[in-house]
Formats: sequence, structure tokens, C-alpha cells
Amino acid sequence: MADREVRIAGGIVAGLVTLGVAEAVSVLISPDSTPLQAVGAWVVDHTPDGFREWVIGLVGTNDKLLLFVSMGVVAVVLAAVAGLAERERRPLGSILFAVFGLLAVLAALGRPAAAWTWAIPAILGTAAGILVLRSLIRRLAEFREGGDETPAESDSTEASSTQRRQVMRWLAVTGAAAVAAGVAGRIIGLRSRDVSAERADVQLPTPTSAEPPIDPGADLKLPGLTPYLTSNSDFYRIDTALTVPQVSKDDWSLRIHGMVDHEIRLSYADLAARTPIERLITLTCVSNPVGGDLIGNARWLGYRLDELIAQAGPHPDADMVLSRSIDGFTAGSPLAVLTDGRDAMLAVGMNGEPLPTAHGYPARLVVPGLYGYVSATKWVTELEITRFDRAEAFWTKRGWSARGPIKTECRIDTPRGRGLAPGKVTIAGVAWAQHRGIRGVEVRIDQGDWQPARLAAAPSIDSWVQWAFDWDAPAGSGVHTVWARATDGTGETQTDQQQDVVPDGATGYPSLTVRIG
Ligand SMILES: Nc1nc2c(c(=O)[nH]1)N[C@H]1C(S)=C(S)[C@@H](COP(=O)(O)O)O[C@H]1N2
Ligand SMILES: [Mo]
Repeated sequence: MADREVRIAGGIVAGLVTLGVAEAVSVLISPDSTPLQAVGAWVVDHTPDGFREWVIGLVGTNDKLLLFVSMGVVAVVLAAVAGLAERERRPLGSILFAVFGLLAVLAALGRPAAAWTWAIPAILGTAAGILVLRSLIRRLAEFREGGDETPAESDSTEASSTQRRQVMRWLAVTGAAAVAAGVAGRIIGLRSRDVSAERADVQLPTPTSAEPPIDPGADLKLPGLTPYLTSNSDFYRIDTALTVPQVSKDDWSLRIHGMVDHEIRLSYADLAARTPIERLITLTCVSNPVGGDLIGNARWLGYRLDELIAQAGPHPDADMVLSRSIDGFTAGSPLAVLTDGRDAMLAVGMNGEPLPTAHGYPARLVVPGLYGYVSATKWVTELEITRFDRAEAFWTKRGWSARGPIKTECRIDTPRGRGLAPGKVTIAGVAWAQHRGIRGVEVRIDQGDWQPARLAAAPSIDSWVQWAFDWDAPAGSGVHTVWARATDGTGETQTDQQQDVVPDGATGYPSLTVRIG
């Protein structure tokens, strides 16, 4: 083992000390203020979309894990370089630490929820890391002075192997302590802010205008067919949050401001004085490809947005409501859509429970007929009444359409297997055109005629509808392609034009290939 290796190890331990101290200190501030979290969030915000999609295509929802692993690798390499570069008179390694420490401070202060205190973990962490580096160099230098080398030789002279072992032991202990402090800090920090216990105690208000009990005919209960109601645990989840925001209802408030006569701020307790509604609404992600599953139907409990907005008195020339989340995400919804009488709401309940944390606890928006990216802001804290020519929301800045009405679409859920027995084959799925409703679904086998499918009961024009079609599959007829298409309540049939999800939602008929034995 040479000094070189001791220096590399020393740099890495200094890096661990930086991260560990920052994580430990963050217990008193916020788990999101640490270099790992803040820089990670910065990277997420600044990753080009094409690259992000490519990565998600490769690793799926492990993208966040991959992010932390890659950041870890980069941090180790940088720390090792700093260890190698550090000299008693030329503290290049310390300078490198200071530069990255500063970047971590800037990343932390740039977070939407940041206070000035968010600078502290990175500053103290970096200072501790630099102390370790300096102390390492001093130890190595002392060994040299202990020997008889002339100053000119000192940089090339090596410490003895016993001395190096001693330094390595010190590094191992320091490194282990840093990792322990860091892990403990993270766990305690996350626990102390975890709102799941609080959430479990929330008493939901009773809606005065409840959705009538769901017509049992809405669910055909066919094998392989998606249930009419999506349970909270099966509901798709899409957001840019690196860790799920933990917002206590006692700290939460909703500010309605911008082009209004009087700005208002509502606390969670203020909501209790209002009248809630409960509605069946199907939420859809604009990134849902034809046949995809980024869609779910739930019973939402909340407060009418038109009433809340009216109370603030929007100016007649305003046309957009820019909703903002505690994590900085924004969505731009047409003011006219939120106030045209549909059941757009500030939701606090989902399927009879308080909103799950990942779905926006304590409050989020749900707007029938608009894709999630332009309407369904989770952990919502602000509604800014503004104009489309003045404000741009999160995804619009990244090339997605400013307006996102949901397109009429359908999906084939069953049959799923490719090889099927001849005779009766039930083809079934769901169709949606939120706020227009579904008038019909048709099925076509190969180049045959479009034939009407039967529709399940539709308790709401804002939610999806199940459909089914019984096909008498001819024996031994080989491979067939099955197509489906929906017609909405305005009489418009979904387009057969195939379009990708960018910029405003995928289109085209869903299809399925089967082989009849
Ligand atoms: N704060 C926040 N809210 C958000 C998002 C987000 O990234 N951050 N994503 C939106 C998108 S793109 C969709 S499709 C819906 C998904 O809601 P869900 O996760 O409850 O299904 O949330 C919307 N609300
Ligand atoms: Mo979405």
C-alpha cells in the first residue's frame, strides 16, 4: 500500500463524512435539504426529457434508485480525486470539496420549499469533510517529518507501512461513524416528518351531496377485465417527487391569489366549514400510451373549485389557474373549465380514505376531463389566477401542450393470452371520454365490420365505462387481429390516427393479436 492509496481512501472517507454529517444535521432542518436529496432533485429537474424517457424505458420505476447509485459513483470518484490532489501547501482537494459544497448549498436553496436554513447541512458537511482531508494530510506529513528526509524529498517520500496502517484504521473508524450518523439521520428525519400516523387519524367530512351508491351494473366482473373502481393501492402514480412530500394538514394552506379581487388563504380547518362533494372521476395521464395503464377510477371527496375561486373574485381577463405544489410542480388549467359547472375539486379523500400520501395528502386537485399534468396537482398549496400568455406550467416548459383535454379512448383488457380455444371468446375493456361520456364501443375482427359491444352501466360521464363483446371464434382459424374504438357522448368517434403521447396524448385504435386453435 502506498500513500496514493491512503490518499484515495482518505478522500472517499472525507466524502462520506460530508454526506453523513449533512444527513445527520438535516434532522433539525428537512430531509430534502441534504446534498444527496437537493442535488438529486436538481438533476431530475434538469435531465433532458428524451434522456429521462430513455432511462425510464430501460429501468422503469427504478429510475430514482439508479439516480442515487449514479450520484454515489460520481461522488466517490470526485472524493478520491480530491484525496489525491490534496497537499499541505496546495489544498486542491479542499478547494474541490468547497466548490461542490457550494453547488450543494445552491441546489438546496433552489428547492421550492427551501428556507435559508437549508444551506446548513451542506455547509457543515463540507466543513467536516475538509477537516478530515486536512487532518489526513497532516498525519501523512508528520510521518515524513518524523523521518530524516530533506524537505526537497518530502513529497515523494513514503510513510512506513505501520504508519499507513494506523492512518487507515483512523479512516475506517471515521468512515464507519459517518455512515452510521448519516443513515441514522436519514431514518430519524424521515420518521419525524412521516405524516402517515396523522393521516390515519383524519376524520373525513360527510358529503352532503354524495354520489349515489355505485350501480352494481357498472362492473361486469368479467375475468381479466379491470374493476370499475380502482383501489388506492392499485392506482397508478405519476409525479416528479424524489421522495413523497410529507405535508402535515396543520401546516398546510391553500392560497388563491394573482388576478383576483381579494387574495384568500384557507387552512385545513377552514375547509370544515365548507360543503364537500363526492364524485366518481377517472384520472388519466397524458403519458398513457394506447393500451396503457396510467389511468384509474376513484371516488373523490372534496370541495368545489368553482366556489373557492369565486370567493377570491377572479378578474374577467384571467383565463388560467396555475396550481402549484409544495414541491414546485405546477399545472395550468383553463379557468373556464374549472368554473363551467363540472365537478372540479380540491380533493381530500379518495375511495373513502384520506388521500394517500403518494396521491397528494392532505389536498390535491381533481378535474374531470383534463389530463393530470394540466390539472391534478398533488400536495397543492397555491392557485394563481393568471393568463396562458403570462404563465407556463411545469410540463409546458418541457414541450408538452399548454392545454390537455382528455381524448376519447378505449383499451382492450381481455383476452390476454395469445393462444385461445375456439367458440365464445369474450373481448372486454374500458372506454373513457371524461365529461363527455361514452355513447358506444365497437369491435372489429380483422377486416370485418365494426360491431357494437355491450356497455356496462355508467354512473358518471366523468368516469370510464366497461364494455364487452362476445365473439364466436371459428375453430382452427389461426391468427386474428381484434380492434376496438369508442364514440363519446357528443357523437365523436376516437381517431384511428396513431399519435405518440407527446405533446398532448396518444391516439389510435387499441388492438390485440390472438391465435384460435
Ligand atoms: N405535485 C405534483 N402533482 C402532480 C404531478 C407531479 O409531478 N407533482 N403529476 C401530475 C400527473 S402528470 C398526473 S398524471 C397525476 C397523477 O396522479 P396520481 O399519481 O394520483 O395518479 O398527478 C399530477 N399531479
Ligand atoms: Mo401524467
